[in-house]
Amino acid sequence: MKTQMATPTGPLAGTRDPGSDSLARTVQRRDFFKSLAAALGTPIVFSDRLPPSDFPAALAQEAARLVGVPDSKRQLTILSDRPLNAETPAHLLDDDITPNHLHFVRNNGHIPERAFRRDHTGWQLQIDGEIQRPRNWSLEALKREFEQQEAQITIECAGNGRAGYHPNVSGNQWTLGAVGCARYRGTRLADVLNASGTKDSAVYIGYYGEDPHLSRNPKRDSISRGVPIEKALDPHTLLAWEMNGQPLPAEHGFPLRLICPGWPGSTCGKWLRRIWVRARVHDGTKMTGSSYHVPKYPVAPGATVPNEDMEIITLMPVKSLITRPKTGITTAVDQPLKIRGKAWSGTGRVQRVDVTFDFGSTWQTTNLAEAPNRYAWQHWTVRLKFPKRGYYEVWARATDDQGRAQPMIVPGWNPKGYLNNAMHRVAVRAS
Ligand SMILES: Nc1nc2c(c(=O)[nH]1)N[C@H]1C(S)=C(S)[C@@H](COP(=O)(O)O)O[C@H]1N2
Ligand SMILES: [Mo]
Repeated sequence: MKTQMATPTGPLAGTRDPGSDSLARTVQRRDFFKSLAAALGTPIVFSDRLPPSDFPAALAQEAARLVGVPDSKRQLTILSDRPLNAETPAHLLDDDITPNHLHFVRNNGHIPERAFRRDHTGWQLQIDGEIQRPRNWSLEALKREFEQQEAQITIECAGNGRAGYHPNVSGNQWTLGAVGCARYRGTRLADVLNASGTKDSAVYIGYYGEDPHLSRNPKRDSISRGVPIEKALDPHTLLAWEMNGQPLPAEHGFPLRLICPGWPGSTCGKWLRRIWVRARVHDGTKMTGSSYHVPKYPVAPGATVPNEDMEIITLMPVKSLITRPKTGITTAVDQPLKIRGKAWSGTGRVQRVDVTFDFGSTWQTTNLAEAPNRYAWQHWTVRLKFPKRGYYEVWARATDDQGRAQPMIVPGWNPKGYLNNAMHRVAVRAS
């Protein structure tokens, strides 16, 4: 028997630990899925027939082992396998640069065949719409004709923390780990757009990816979002072909993706095939209705909000994670314990991070490292000494360069459960 310590209250207090199940139960489940898979035919067929929404997370994890989850992503918590959605436990986000195998994955459709084959023969990026010189670009042309850029960029899904909202909202129940910070190499979207001659009528861009819709209906897009032309022309906005020195992995958008730093992860189109420069706000799949929209004014939990009272999310809020210690550890009283983590903001810069172990009565300032470049998350450390034995909660609060700090509790409820930047909390027992 493993003794389990109480974790802080609130649904976001700890990270789920899929490894805490007893071996016996795991084996039982595996046998169960094997026989079920055998009864239905191939494991692939099996996965296709059970809607992911009917899948408890633990079972999804098990099923994922039998079907298409890439080996590289097995340390992540699988929320669904088709489409693949997986988040990273907080203690595995301790690296300054998130390695590819630890970066969360958020897919709306299927991963395109080409990405698995890692073959960009015949692939081209089409740029059209409100531009003077519509043209298709091969990967070689992009690499050859434009100045190359490299930067560490934090990408966070706007739905990260959704599991914390009450009443519950539908969608992937992300807890803490739909965020990562990798090093990307590519070229400025602005350079490519300027080479295409952007017209005065251009107000927005919309991206299209090669990822087939879940229904496999070629007429439907999995997702097609975008950003205002000003953000597209911002020098930090990239077309990236490399992630941590490797060609983009299959799950992360091979051969080319958009990176719109500080904006919802959903603006960072993967498996790009087209960028459409528009004379109006882009109206592709998941651009309209309540998708990636929040109410224009604060609403009561559970409220119904008419679409005309919703607005598109722009900048992501300030946020932080405690990556050491893992929640639930025991430490010696009077021995300084090293606490560390990461902090980031949609503004691209964090000013300070403070921690408390007495529910916010007193705060201690942490050592916050400079970012290697704007929009990279920042590492912070602090040593805490717990004055007497007992149960503590360590909370971390980041403040960005505009003076905005993280709320202590889950912020304004919204119908789709976006932008939860409540402080992360871990439990520590001092004995
Ligand atoms: N073509 C395409 N681009 C996409 C998506 C997708 O499903 N298809 N998901 C978006 C969402 S919602 C997020 S949060 C990020 C996730 O990027 P990652 O999987 O590399 O972490 O990709 C975005 N780009
Ligand atoms: Mo997302």
